Amino acid sequence: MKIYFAGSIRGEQPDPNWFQRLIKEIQKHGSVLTEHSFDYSYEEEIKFDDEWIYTTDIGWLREADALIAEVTAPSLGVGYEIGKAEEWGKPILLLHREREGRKPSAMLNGNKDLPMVRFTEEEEALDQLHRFLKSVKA
Ligand code: 6IA
Repeated sequence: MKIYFAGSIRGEQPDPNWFQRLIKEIQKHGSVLTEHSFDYSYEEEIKFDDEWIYTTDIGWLREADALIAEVTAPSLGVGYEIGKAEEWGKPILLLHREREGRKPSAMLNGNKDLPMVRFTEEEEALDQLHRFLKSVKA
């Protein structure tokens, strides 16, 4: 199974440790097409052209069996990827960490076709993530 993991890069400050943990958990079910997009050790050495990033990512999203998007940190790129994946009928799971005084976008939270896990404990999110991936595989 091929899974597209999406999370903020140039959007609001991402949570690298959490993203790495999520990628490791998702890999128990298949390959994470975007694994290297979140390999922060690259950033200094390799400068990818934006056109290359867009074309490659859209291709990966097209071939993905599912999209898992971490939407705690708002990101235009992640929002765009969610919209495309929905248009293409991909199974989607959104993960949102509850934060004092912050709400997820109504354009995601208000769409009942987009299941969103709103978690406080990472274990809750991981439990839902494994359930989701098992259901996609079934
Ligand atoms: O607007 P944002 O930059 O926050 O959008 C983040 C989303 O766009 C992610 O879910 C990625 O799928 C995609 N994306 C944005 N920038 C990159 C990128 N830059 N590489 C791959 N996908 C990207 C180079 C990163 C570097 C560490 C190798």
